[in-house]
Amino acid sequence: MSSRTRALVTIVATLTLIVGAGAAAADDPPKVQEQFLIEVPPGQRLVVTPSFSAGFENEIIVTVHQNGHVAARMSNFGERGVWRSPPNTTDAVLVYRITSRHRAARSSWIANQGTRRRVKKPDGSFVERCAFEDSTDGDYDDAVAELRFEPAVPGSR
Ligand SMILES: [Ca+2]
Repeated sequence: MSSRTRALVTIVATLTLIVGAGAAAADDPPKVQEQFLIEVPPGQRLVVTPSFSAGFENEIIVTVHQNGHVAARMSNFGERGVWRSPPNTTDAVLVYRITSRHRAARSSWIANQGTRRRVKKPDGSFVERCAFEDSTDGDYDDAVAELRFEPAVPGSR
């Protein structure tokens, strides 16, 4: 092998390595889990905007992680309004747990699997979503909790 051929082989091998690494990262499936812990820093509040695209009854449930208190339930069969947490007026991070579940024909509830994603919107801004799947098609739009944080105005609720 000439030195020129050897150099070429090295370049091709390096390029393959780079392309291979990129493809592996892109093909990594999103991490799927049943619950998401959302940290609300002092001076902030959490705003959850639900959306649904489902035939099954779907719920999004927001729980205070520290004590298990259910703070909000949103459903495609019921309450679908935007939920704002109380302002975090403490010095500590408050943690909310977001889960989702579905049921057909008022039978047993089944936990949804979801992913937490950062999504680019048409206006170029980014938004974070907990996106849940109630079946097997993997579109993760059956129940979606869009997350935002707002500065807490002192004394407001
Ligand atoms: Ca689906």
